[in-house]
Amino acid sequence: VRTDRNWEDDAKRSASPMDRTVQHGADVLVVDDDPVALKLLAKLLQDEGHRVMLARDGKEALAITLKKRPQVVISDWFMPKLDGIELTRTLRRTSWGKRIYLLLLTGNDREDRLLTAFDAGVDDYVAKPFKPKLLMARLRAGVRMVKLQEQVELDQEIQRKNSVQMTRMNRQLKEAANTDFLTGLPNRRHAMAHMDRAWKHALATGTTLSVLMIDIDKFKSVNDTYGHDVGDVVLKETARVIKGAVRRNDMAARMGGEEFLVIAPGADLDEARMVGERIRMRVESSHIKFGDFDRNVTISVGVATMDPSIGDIDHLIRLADEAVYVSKSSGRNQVSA
Ligand code: GH3
Ligand code: MG
Ligand code: MG
Ligand code: MG
Repeated sequence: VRTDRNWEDDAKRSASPMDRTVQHGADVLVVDDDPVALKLLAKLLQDEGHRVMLARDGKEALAITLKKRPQVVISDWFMPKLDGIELTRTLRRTSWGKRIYLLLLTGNDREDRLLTAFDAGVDDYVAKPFKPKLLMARLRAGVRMVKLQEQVELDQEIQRKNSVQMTRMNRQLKEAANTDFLTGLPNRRHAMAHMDRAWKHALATGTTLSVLMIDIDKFKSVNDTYGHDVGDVVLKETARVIKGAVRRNDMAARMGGEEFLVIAPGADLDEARMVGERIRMRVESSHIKFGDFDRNVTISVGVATMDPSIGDIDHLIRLADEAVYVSKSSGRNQVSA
């Protein structure tokens, strides 16, 4: 597609595409072995506002077309090396040449000759010696077609780019909506959607599923003593440690505040307890240093595992919450089920 800086401005200024086409001119290649004819045509075209390229035979015309990509070719029929018909046939086999508006000048308007020309792929012809006004009028009709086609392609290209951009934006929005801003972990919303899938999968396959609720101990005092910014750093660091301590198939999410949830598909109660114990130890042994804060934190963990007496996801999570409470009330920094 030819890119024209002024295209859009012109489009706004002019009332219709037809006006734009007429005002605008085109890139036109003229091919004729007669230098006098060539000169005359060049002058006519320039006066109409077209940008003109010249070639003296079909071979030269072919080379110029593939390099400079004119929108219109006006070609003589009889020329040395490659005549107008052969030029047309050759051009129509190239990708750019297929698009060109091809106008043939011919001294011979016998019907069978003209049919040959149209079969070869010309769009229109003008008899030689041509009448300048008629030639220019037919050229305008050709240029109009070319520009309408270009406008369609331009619109398609814009639409394609817009839809690519929309897809990218949708993906980014979805990801942002599923991610906790502070820690980068999946957020509650994402965790619950994941939980739903994991729950159904466990039911369908007859496998089990465990959840681990995690709550940082005495976190309020971190905020109160060191400030909210330090609290945030402790949250981020703890999130990182938790994520690093779970298995590949487990999901660690931030449920809000200083609470995290680990979803462990396939884990029975013993395995889930082990995962909880591993996370608890890793957090306890992670020394966090930021500003005045220079120590570890601990977590209380509650584990719950799917069984036939547990009716739904909320029930399972409630049991894990209650187990956290047990850990808290029996001294914190421990795992309960
Ligand atoms: P417990 O051991 O019983 O869990 O005590 P706790 O202090 O951790 O419990 P509590 O629920 O009273 O305190 C949680 C605190 O977490 C309160 C709130 O200010 C803080 N908090 C929640 N979200 C954020 C956050 O995004 N950033 C920071 N810095 N603090 C947060
Ligand atoms: Mg000739
Ligand atoms: Mg809490
Ligand atoms: Mg807490």
